[in-house]
Amino acid sequence: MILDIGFETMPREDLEAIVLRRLKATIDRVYANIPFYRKKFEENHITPNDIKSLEDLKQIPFTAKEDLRDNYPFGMFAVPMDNVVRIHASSGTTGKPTVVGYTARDINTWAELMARSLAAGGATRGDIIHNAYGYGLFTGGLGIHYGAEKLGASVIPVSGGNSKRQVVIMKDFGPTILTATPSYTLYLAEVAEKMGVSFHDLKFKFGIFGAEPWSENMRQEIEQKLNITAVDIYGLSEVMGPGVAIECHEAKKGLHIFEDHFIPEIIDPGTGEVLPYGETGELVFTTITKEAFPVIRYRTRDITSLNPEPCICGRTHIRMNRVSGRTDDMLIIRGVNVFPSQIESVLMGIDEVEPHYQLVVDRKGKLDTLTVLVEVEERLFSDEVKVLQNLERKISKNIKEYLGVSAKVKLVEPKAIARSQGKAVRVIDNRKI
Ligand code: DLL
Repeated sequence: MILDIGFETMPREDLEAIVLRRLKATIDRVYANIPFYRKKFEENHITPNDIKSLEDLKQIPFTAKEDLRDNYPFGMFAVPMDNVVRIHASSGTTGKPTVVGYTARDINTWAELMARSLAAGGATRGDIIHNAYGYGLFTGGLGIHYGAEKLGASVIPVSGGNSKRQVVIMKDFGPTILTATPSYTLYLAEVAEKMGVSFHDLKFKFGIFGAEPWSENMRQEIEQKLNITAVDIYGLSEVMGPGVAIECHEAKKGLHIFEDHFIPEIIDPGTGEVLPYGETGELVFTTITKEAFPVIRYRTRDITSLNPEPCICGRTHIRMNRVSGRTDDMLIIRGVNVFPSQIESVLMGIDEVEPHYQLVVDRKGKLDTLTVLVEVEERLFSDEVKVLQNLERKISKNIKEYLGVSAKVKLVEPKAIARSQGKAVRVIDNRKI
């Protein structure tokens, strides 16, 4: 269902006129209220009046995660704290977290975009949403929650963890939509199975999964296991939280970016050059309606491409393809660039393999080694050792063929790899220690 027909199906020309107007207002606001941006503009001899067209945005330098850290915690807020009603933070793996703020209007905008997102993913007012994204500083739980209420659906704020209780709630309350990270979803499926509960007997119709990279093969695995339609939702706290972009359940082919609020660009992460539609690079966002925490040309480090082709759902907003990884997730193993999602694609193409894996990178002398730990069906462990060895060899060969990198594959029993209640830990890089 398209919740906001006016904006979501607006002819591109009309949309662009609104975007330009909103961009100019945002530029004026950041220049007047955030010393970091004023300084950047002055250093580059730009004034807000120089931004006359959408093309002119390219004159403005990028904003990086380090810039947010340098201004920790509230230095990038464009409004006095009196007007900030909510604070979230993303933990990050290194250094200080990035802190973001919202005015009452920002919270309302976010709820509207999340309501649009849930509707695009198949939800209606009549649905019960089992929201297993974590509640707290992470934007997942509360972001989905306010959107669900705005849509008029019933939301179960179950958060992450206490998985057995989650399964009981699923059985007793009959939720029809599941929202969670894909990895936690698979863990919930395991817990349910152990408790003798089949997802095929539950009432779920749609699942809205994101917050971490996942492959097309993983989608199929989840859809089959849970007997649902699964869509991909994307967002990041620096830009808003979940609901920056979402797939429509009609096409399930790329995520519509809510362009009446965010301007996307794809750049070459090395040179910063803006790339044409279809080319893969780093995603950059400019927010055009946020009050408390606007960002201009923010480098997400997420790798994807943009697809301007019309969609069967009728939305005119551009689509981004599935995020294949992050510039800082990319492993360089003996000179070969490897993304965890590429390995995931190879693994999920093999029948005996379970959707739980971890990559371990070590350095032996000067040589980097990659070990792929992957769970396989329990029954294989009762077969002859040769069966396991042959499977390890087959996976290793497929990885080599597909990615050009040699990896040692180690098959492990179900549940051997630690489960996460939020974002999965896919890589252990012992080289950094
Ligand atoms: O993960 C917001 C979110 C919550 C999105 C719930 C979707 C659902 P952060 O914690 O700030 O915000 O992490 C943002 O997570 O830059 C991506 O690297 C990654 N990410 C988010 N969604 C996807 C996705 C939330 N669908 C970072 N596919 C982003 C791949 C994703 N990666």
